[in-house]
Amino acid sequence: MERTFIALKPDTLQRGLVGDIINRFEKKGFQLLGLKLVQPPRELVEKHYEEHLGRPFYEGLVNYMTSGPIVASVWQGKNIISSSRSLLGATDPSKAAPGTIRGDLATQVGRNLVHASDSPVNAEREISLWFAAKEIQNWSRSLEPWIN
Ligand code: RTP
Ligand code: MG
Repeated sequence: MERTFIALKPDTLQRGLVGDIINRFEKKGFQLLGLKLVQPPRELVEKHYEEHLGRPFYEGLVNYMTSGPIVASVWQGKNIISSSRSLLGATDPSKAAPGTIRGDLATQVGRNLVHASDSPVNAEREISLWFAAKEIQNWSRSLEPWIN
């Protein structure tokens, strides 16, 4: 079973879309293992996006990602790394398919609502960058009849 790191960027909280986006991951069948609201220090965002250092959009990206609180989360599921990137849609929302998060809810590449890890190596790197081990719950679905 794969794990991935999902971040709801500052525009998600600003626009009141936190519940909507978390709902899409839960309804897909993915399992939430960790969740917190973080005002990330600049150094954390710089480490997170270090692969983009030197690109023309890098400075704007770091400013955007530090402009307000982010919902940081860890999820688990079958093939979740590529599957969650499909749920997000293309990086540029104007090219993202309808039905995807970015396709349905965003218009600009610089305000594209959500991040998802793009490989198993980056998923583990990002999880350990944003979360302490004790903040991640390895729970199992129970057979308890919660509603009678
Ligand atoms: P993310 O890392 O946030 O999940 O996005 P991604 O994999 O789909 O795209 P990536 O290439 O990793 O880019 C990271 C974020 O940088 C911003 N960006 N702006 N041309 C531009 O102005 C541009 N290109 C990328 C986006 O916020 C993108 O999500
Ligand atoms: Mg990326």
